[in-house]
Amino acid sequence: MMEELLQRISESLQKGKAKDVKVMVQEAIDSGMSAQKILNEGLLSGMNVIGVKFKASEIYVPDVLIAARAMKAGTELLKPLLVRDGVQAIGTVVMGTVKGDLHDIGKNLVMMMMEGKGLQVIDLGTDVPAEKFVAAAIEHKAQIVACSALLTTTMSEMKSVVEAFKAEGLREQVTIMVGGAPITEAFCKSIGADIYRPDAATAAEAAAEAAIGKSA
Ligand code: B1M
Repeated sequence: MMEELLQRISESLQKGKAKDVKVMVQEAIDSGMSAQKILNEGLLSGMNVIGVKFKASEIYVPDVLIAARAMKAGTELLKPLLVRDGVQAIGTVVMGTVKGDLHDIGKNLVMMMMEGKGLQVIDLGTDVPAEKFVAAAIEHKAQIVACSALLTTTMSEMKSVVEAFKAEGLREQVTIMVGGAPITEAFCKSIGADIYRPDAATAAEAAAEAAIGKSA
């Protein structure tokens, strides 16, 4: 029964039916299902199918965009459940998707999970140039700079972020985290960034640990 509801959430997301997704996600929440399960087995499982079909050219950018809108409608309902209320910030993160890259679903999930770990997260949005990461880190006295990239053509921008902090003499003050589908541990090391994590949950854990480490 519950598995069927998750399946229907996944299918409606794939069809881009934002309203239906919203109603069913609320239904799943009301039934007592965990937000994590609804996210992973409903919304993200639907988005994975979209990714496979997009790659195979079975669907096109507009289809992906309406699926992304449906995904957003669902995650908005889950956000308060994934984020603990009233936790005093244990540190500050500035996060953005790097220059040239407009993908923000993964970034938004990572941010949500980080907030859930008690971090204050400043959202720089998408298509963020290296200098903007530096300016925001200074303005918000961030301990952590988190960069997301989904394209093999934009991942090199992460190196520009590392270099921009070096150029300002601020490299030692911040922990630079990188992630996104094409990113690997080896890539992280090769550009001189500090931490790579493959998903939102482990990224949030690592950020919380790093923030505590930096403020100690
Ligand atoms: Co794009 N796209 N897209 N797309 N898109 C991909 C990434 C692609 C793999 C599709 C494919 O071919 N299979 C492919 C990239 C190929 C490559 O470079 N190797 C691709 C392409 C080619 C493009 C365009 C170039 C297409 C075109 O126009 N011809 C174009 C580029 C636009 C641009 O950015 N300049 C484009 C456009 C778009 C849309 C706008 C239509 C839309 C984005 C909507 C939006 O984000 N608001 C879109 C989408 C939705 C996708 C797919 C289908 C789904 C991405 C997604 O949201 N996944 C994607 C295929 C796929 O990944 N299966 C694809 C769900 C999300 C939760 O996962 O973002 O990986 P992800 O985040 C994960 C982890 O990676 C990690 O945690 C998250 C949750 O666990 N993570 C971090 C992310 N950031 C992290 C940071 C961290 C740690 C972990 O620390 C700081």
